[in-house]
Amino acid sequence: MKKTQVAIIGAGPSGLLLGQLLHKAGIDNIILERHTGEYVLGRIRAGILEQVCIDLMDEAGVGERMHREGLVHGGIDLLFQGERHRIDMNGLTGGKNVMVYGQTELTRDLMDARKAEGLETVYEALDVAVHDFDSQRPRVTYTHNGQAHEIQCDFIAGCDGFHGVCRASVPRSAIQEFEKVYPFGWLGVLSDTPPVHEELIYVNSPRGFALCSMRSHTRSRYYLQVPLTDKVEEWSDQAFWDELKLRLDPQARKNLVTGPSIEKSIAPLRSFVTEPLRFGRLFLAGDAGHIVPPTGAKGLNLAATDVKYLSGALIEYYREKSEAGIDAYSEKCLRRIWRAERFSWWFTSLMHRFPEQGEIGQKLQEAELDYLVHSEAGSRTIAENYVGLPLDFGRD
Ligand code: FAS
Ligand code: PHB
Repeated sequence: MKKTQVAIIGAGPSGLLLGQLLHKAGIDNIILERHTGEYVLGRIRAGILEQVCIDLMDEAGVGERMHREGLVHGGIDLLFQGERHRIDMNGLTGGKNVMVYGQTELTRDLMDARKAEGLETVYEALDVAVHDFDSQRPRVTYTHNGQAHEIQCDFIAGCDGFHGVCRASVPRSAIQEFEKVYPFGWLGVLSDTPPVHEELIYVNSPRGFALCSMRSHTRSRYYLQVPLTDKVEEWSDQAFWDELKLRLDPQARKNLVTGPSIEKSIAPLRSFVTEPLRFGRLFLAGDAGHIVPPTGAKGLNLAATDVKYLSGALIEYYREKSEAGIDAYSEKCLRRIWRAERFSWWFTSLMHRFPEQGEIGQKLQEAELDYLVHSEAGSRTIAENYVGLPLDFGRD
């Protein structure tokens, strides 16, 4: 029987960041991950970090490569009716920016730091199950290399993503789930080609949404809205580039450098929130508790805020024997989660083509975009939500 203070389920960004912050505070933790580290790194996900996430990486002592290689962006372009309009986020938010730094790299930095400090992460941990989290002595069981194991702990952190075991282990009577599934997906391509523009371009086109993003000056990330019925194997690289060009403005179409895809996948889009996020001594953090459509680049950043609040609460518990932080965890996270859910839903509704919207739907979206880009107040609402609302926003 192993013992630890905090058992963390999941070695994605949430679990790894939590593990690092708890370790720095002298709190013992073990991470259980069902896949291999290579598999986790192979999933191409988020690309934009808010300041909260950047600060947390620094606090965890793993921000050096992020600052060296990350790209600081002060604006985004909105493209509609064949014209691009820049949203000056830096100017509209009193100097705030976002950073382009792939989730894969952030995860790699956290994995390397955990390994260098000799902290325990059990990869390929199978049949993970959480027990007695409504008692003072929760337990976690799992199998590894065919051997059964049990961990006795004080707390369990469910950082195991949307399809994880932790949320699924909570009695249905104790949990409320809110969900909206969107009638389309994002076909994403990663390519070792220079980005089409120095900042991101979000496209509202009658043919559907597109996004031109990047990972570095030599690696680009592009997305196309596609029907949910599409299969990734139906999309050749050539078909992808041809369709992307049809959704771009003439300048971007001319500048676009195409090349072989090094990753290509289709992700579904949903809005999803679990209430509450705490069940006795089990806490949900990150995608285990909520999902946003990636339009607002909020998924990874919301996970970071959950981890900031959870690590703070657990440190307070062990240092000051106070339960105030863990009692307030769920409500504190949900206030920020719902604000990010709203922005992500609103921006997704504005930029994508919905089956039932008809021609007038496209015209109304273009009229709203025209207003937003020509109104300082309108542009500021995009800017302040995209860079991330202040943590104390709306605190009466
Ligand atoms: P994760 O899902 O990243 O990690 C959970 C971990 O738990 C995984 O490694 C999983 O293997 C493990 N796990 C699950 N069940 C387990 C079990 N029973 N036992 C042990 N381990 C278990 N966000 C953006 O901001 N921009 C994007 O473009 C974007 N694109 C995305 C594309 C896809 C396909 C997906 C699924 C998400 C995307 N996201 C995006 C959101 C994404 O970045 C998440 O917000 C981020 O991965 C959240 O990190 P975690 O909470 O750690 O969850
Ligand atoms: C990405 O680069 O993967 C990315 C950027 C912005 C988004 C979504 C994804 O809104």
